[in-house]
Amino acid sequence: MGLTIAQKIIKAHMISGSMEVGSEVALRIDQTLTQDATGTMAYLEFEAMGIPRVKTELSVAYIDHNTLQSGFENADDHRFIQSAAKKYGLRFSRPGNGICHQVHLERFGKPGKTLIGSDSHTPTGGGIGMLAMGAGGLDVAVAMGGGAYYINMPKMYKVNLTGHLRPFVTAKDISLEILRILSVKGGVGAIIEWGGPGIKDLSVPERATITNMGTELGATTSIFPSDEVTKAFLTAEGRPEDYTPLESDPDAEYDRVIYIDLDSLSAKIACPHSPDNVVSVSDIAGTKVDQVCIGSCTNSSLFDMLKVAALLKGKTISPSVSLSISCGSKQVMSMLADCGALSDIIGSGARVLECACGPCIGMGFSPNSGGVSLRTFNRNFEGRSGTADGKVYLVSPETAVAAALTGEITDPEKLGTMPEIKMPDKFKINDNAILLPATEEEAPDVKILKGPNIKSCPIGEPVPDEIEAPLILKVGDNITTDHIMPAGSKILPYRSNIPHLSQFCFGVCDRTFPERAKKAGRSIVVGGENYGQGSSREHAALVPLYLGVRVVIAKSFARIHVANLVNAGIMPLTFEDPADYDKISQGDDLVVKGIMDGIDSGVITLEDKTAGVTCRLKSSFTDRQKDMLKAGGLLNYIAAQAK
Ligand code: MIC
Ligand code: SF4
Repeated sequence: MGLTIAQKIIKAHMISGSMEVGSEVALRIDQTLTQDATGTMAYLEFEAMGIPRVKTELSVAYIDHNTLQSGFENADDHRFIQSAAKKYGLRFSRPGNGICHQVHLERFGKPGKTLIGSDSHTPTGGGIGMLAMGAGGLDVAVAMGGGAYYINMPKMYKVNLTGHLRPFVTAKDISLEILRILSVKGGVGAIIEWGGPGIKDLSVPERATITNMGTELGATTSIFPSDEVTKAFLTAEGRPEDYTPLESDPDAEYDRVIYIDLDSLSAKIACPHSPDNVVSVSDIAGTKVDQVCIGSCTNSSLFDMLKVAALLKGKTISPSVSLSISCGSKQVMSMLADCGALSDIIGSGARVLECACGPCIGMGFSPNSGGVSLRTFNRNFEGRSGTADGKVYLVSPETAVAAALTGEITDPEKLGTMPEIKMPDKFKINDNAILLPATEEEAPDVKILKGPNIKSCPIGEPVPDEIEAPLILKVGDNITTDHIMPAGSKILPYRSNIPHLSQFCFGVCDRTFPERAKKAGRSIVVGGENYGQGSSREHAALVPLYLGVRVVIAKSFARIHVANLVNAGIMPLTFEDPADYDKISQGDDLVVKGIMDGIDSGVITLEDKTAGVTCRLKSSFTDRQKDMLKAGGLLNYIAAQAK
């Protein structure tokens, strides 16, 4: 049987395990990336592992999430990461150089390589034919130290594109269409390969828009072939030598094949508060809009920005709309400036922000109360914009411009004729904001600089045979990591200070949670389907650990979050019969019994003393995860192995 693209890369990087779906595979990791919001913790963990220098082919530390420096904490974090990168052998991408995924695509991505990043949108690299996956900070730290990254061998899905996109319909609309078809859970346990004749017209950054948003499907990752389009992009980036062709075998087999006809696709929009709540733009045309934001790692390439500039040229935005533009990288912004397109954007009345995540992670530009915000981003989870009752819609850059000009949701085709965009053959290359590390000889003299806000990370405890604790919080389906550990400008400065961060835990669901959890000492959380979807932030595990959560029971879990829970030493268990979820209530006294045997046999008993109910829970851990839980999390496990 032939192999898919992902199977080929996995085979070439497999250290141990088997390629049978569901079984654990250990992968050699060629490249890693971190960003600042998860990076501080990752470097503290790397430091705790005591390894003097990274062992990957390339590791890059980016600063892009929090660049506001509204107090010393943020600047201290930047300084800490810069010093750690210098000492441990990483490149350091300075604040202002751009969003990790966009910069990585431009300057470092290589077809056929493996990449893990402490950010859930790392699959953006799939646009250039990498096997690129999001992971918790600790998993990235282990990979930096030369350790393997473990995944359960995913199923293979293929999306076949035929036909051609019509003017004003874009790669973003393809992403929204697949979300409409599959939902935010539809990609769980799968790698999505994109192919068919329709991909020939999609440039690498457009492909990257699609693989970026594959994260919202819950997929392990998404990937495109490496072909002439990839070669042209790498050549334009001045690195043709990084090109290798990569395609699936003609007889490769897929668990599911989905067809999308581009000729009949129309502009799409994801309505509040989920990326899969997708309708056609024309269905809700006329809705008044208060704010439009263009940028984020999904839609901030030069191509996107040139289209935006061309559509805004000579026009003025609606007086009722506030428009922000954030370019994905310094390369994009400076090329926009050189060709005059930036001036067209500014001339329209747009507010130009730094090349960073910005509004996407609630770092400023929150909408007005109850405001409608159209964003070219990838997530519209409740409260993420920083305005609790804000209504965020996800759209393409074209649909964003149409709303900015008219003040209401408007089908972009109404803008008339799409101006022709000519992409340059060569991008402008200036890597002066990417700092090189110290040499191996110099490294021992480099000091790691830590400010007073940088606290050590909590360490788990070995799981006992029985845990009796209250059900401290019961939540519903699709609880995101933004619910568990929100971000935003008030909270992000404390990503390296777990005790402080803990006051905001589950704030979106229940403000009393941190106090109650602390008081209980140890506790259990219960969730519905797809618990922990969204971000890779391991803080969504470390903070509950700090607050005493020992077990999370859910109907099902999202991939990165479940790994983060085990890494932290918290036991993720699922209901054998999902109907048992309804039999237990918040506040009940629960006993999780027979854990030691149950970890091995796969069945653990749950007794609800208050309700007088007993039910069965499923534990599905690999041998490595069982040992991790018995040791009290990954750091303890590594320390025990080193003895
Ligand atoms: C996000 O988009 O939610 C983030 C912020 O990039 C996160 C990482 C984080 O929480 O720091 C992600 O997607 O992993
Ligand atoms: Fe940054 Fe938003 Fe992309 Fe996350 S999704 S990496 S916050 S731009």
